[in-house]
Amino acid sequence: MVFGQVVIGPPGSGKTTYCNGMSQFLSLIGRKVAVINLDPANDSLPYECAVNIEHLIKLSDVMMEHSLGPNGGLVYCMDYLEKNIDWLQSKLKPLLKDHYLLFDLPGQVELFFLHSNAKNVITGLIKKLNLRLTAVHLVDAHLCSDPGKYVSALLLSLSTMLHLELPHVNVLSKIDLIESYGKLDFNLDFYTDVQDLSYLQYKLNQDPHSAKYRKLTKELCDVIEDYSLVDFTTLDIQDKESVANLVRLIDKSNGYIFAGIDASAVEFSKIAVRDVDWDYYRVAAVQEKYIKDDDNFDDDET
Ligand SMILES: Nc1nc2c(ncn2[C@@H]2O[C@H](COP(=O)(O)OP(=O)(O)O)[C@@H](O)[C@H]2O)c(=O)[nH]1
Ligand SMILES: [Mg+2]
Repeated sequence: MVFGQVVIGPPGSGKTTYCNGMSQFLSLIGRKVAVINLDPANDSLPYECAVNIEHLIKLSDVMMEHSLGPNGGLVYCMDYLEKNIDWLQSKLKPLLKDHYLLFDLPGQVELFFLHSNAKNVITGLIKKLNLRLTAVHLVDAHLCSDPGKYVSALLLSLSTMLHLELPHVNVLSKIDLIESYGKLDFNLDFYTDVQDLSYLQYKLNQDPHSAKYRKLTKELCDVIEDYSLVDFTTLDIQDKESVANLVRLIDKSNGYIFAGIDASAVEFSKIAVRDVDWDYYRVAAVQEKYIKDDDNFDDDET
């Protein structure tokens, strides 16, 4: 069985940096990783990619040939990829034996809650190649510094979850920068747990610009709370503990922790309820290696 992650999120949320950092981390804990770049707008890649959409279609060619802007061009590229899914499948087949897959996707958010092309590509791969993929949705943590932007991040996360229908982990990325945007209105837990949005509504209603949208804000917050699906974990890609915590969550969500276990249903449920400790000791063992490699890691991430 092949496991992996589909890395999505708005432009600049840190997807490419994440794929680079995550592939380094997973390699250090002993997994063989392949990064697949499906974002035609990625200019220079910090990682070595096993498959690159550039070899199928180039965004610049599409924009010129069809007189499209970057957004229309990306939608075209994803449509083209969907039509040529055989190309991607044949490129992935040699990796299926022993690789963990990281897919770096475009940042145009409408591709993941509106259009069906990217979803069809992902679900097509899952079905045909028997993959176990988790959607890792990165949202820049600076959106927490503004209640209105935070509500839109919640709505984006919810609609992406509902559209993609994959195991899903929402991540507040670049958490190391959160303090540089000034003091938050609430503790960080408030933003990660998404438990009671009435405080947020109160805050928004105090702002004269948003006060006139009081009813709309309430309705939007009600939708988010009624579904009760969205929460966030945090990530600083340069902090190994932060990456390790996220890997534990993802491994639980796509079933990696059960891989290779041949046990009774009772054993499975025991594994499911306890904390994930699959390679805790291995992580501890690589700490030393990490410290040695730290310079390289930091250089690659900046
Ligand atoms: N401080 C900090 N910067 C980050 C982090 N992740 C990404 N970045 C920076 O955010 C910018 C955009 O990242 P990129 O990976 O290109 O985003 P993408 O458009 O989603 O692929 C780059 O300058 C990265 O160095 C992080 O965890 N912390
Ligand atoms: Mg990118």
